Amino acid sequence: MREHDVVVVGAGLAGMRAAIAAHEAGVDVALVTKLHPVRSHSGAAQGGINAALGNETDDNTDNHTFDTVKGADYIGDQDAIEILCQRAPLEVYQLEHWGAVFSRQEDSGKIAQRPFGGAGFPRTCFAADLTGLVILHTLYTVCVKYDIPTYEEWFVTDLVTDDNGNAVGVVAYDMIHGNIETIGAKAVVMATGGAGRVYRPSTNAHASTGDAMSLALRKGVPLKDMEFMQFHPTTLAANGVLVTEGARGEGGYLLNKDGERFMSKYAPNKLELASRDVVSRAEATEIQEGRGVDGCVLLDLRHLGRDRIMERLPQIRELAIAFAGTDPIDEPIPIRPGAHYHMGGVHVDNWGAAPHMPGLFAAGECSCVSVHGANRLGGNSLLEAVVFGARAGEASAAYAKDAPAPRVPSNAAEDTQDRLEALLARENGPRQGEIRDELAAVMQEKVGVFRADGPLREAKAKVDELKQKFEGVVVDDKGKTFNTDLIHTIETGYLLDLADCMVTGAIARHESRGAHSRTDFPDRDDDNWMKHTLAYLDEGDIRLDYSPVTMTKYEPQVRSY
Ligand code: MEZ
Repeated sequence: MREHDVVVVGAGLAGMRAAIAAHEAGVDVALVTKLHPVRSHSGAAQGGINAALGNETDDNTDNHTFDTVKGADYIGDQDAIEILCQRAPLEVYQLEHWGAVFSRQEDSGKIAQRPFGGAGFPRTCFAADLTGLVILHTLYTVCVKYDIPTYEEWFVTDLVTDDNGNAVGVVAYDMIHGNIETIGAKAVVMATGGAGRVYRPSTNAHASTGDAMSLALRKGVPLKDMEFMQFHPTTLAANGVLVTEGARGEGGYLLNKDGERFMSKYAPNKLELASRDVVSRAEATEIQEGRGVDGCVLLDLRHLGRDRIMERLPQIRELAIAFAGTDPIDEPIPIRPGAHYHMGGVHVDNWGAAPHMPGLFAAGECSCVSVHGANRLGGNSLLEAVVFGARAGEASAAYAKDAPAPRVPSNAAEDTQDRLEALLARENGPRQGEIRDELAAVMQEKVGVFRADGPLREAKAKVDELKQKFEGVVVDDKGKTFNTDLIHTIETGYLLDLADCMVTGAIARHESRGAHSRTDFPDRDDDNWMKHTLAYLDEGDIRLDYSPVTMTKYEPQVRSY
């Protein structure tokens, strides 16, 4: 058995930032990742990372905090949001000092900052429209410099606990050699990203299957606020590929089929730069009421001119040409809302520690601290990943320094091996692909931008049926190495767990808040619903409980843009 003080699962921004922090705190930390680190989904984040540097204006941390609290529709924990916003400048400068090449202001040479949705000031630092990729590569170079051991293309199948219910490691499938291995650890940090692949289309990578959430849920750890799924207003119709909010930050307009800049009806002050839930609902309404163009609305960048587009949005231009057959220099891009970011995740505290399982930490999209509440602001995701990645790394290292050697059950790998062999031995049954297709279709249709009791209950019935079907799933590839059929099958099981949490939470929440918009309960209901949802797995079923929201100084207000 391999052993480390801290093992971090996932090597995107949150995972690598956690590993760096743990290494700097002086413990032996290792990364375990199902992908090569620089292929992590964090690399798909385009438009930027928020920090109140005040380079373009006299912005400050309080403004950032208020915008985030309001964007979250008042269900984010305000103490956590204060931490996020206060540490933001420090993390951005740290990334810059590690070598992240941010775009600069022409005159001063300072880091440039563009306007983003729901923000009162231009606060989003960026590297053209490749910000996630630039930061991902930067953190990877630091991990290489620190020589952090990395188990690449190891797919985690189990979270291991000892007799007292403490997290003491993971079991993983080493895809290259075809072995099932145990890695013991005094602390485990989960940072496997979101579950955007519950939907299709989605801006998320195929690997975004919410692994850590399901692994934790199956061990009795609750997931928080799972009903809140963000639909990004600008995604390509063909495949859900993201068109950055930075396009609107640079001045892009949204138009309906009549050429009307329709956001003036829905958000007269902020227009296209209202928060994402507001813009997505506006687009969905325009499309539903017959003012769309082939199921889309139009994102017009032509007035920005070739030079600006080539300097600030070069990737967007390439993606629009490749996947929409449209050059935004000459024509508007057809776009529509698409599943993008999951506000819910493993229930953790402000240090990323899971209160229900000593030794377990989580950071990034798989976690819910909660700083995003019911609706995340664009540019706060990369920020959350580095701020709370660093904090989870620091806290897990401190925990590991005091913890005894992990008491890993001797049969941990064997149990997994037996389970997988039984799965591989099955010859007849449904394939994971068809189950995934059906799941994504029902989630897209019935658990989307607008929700209501009837369709949500139909979605729940379908999820239950698919969970049943999954019991008999067959893996065609019986091979040991690089068995992606096996991996996708296990991931499909994760997606089903998470869809169940999302739908069950959504049925129960009788109000509209942020990204959870119920046509049958159109108003926010602070008297009854100013609370977090906690979802537990109880003998195969989801049981809900609730926990209070932490307020500091921001009283809930009517939210308008
Ligand atoms: O935070 C995000 O989701 C982001 C930066 C996305 C984008 O539109 O570029």
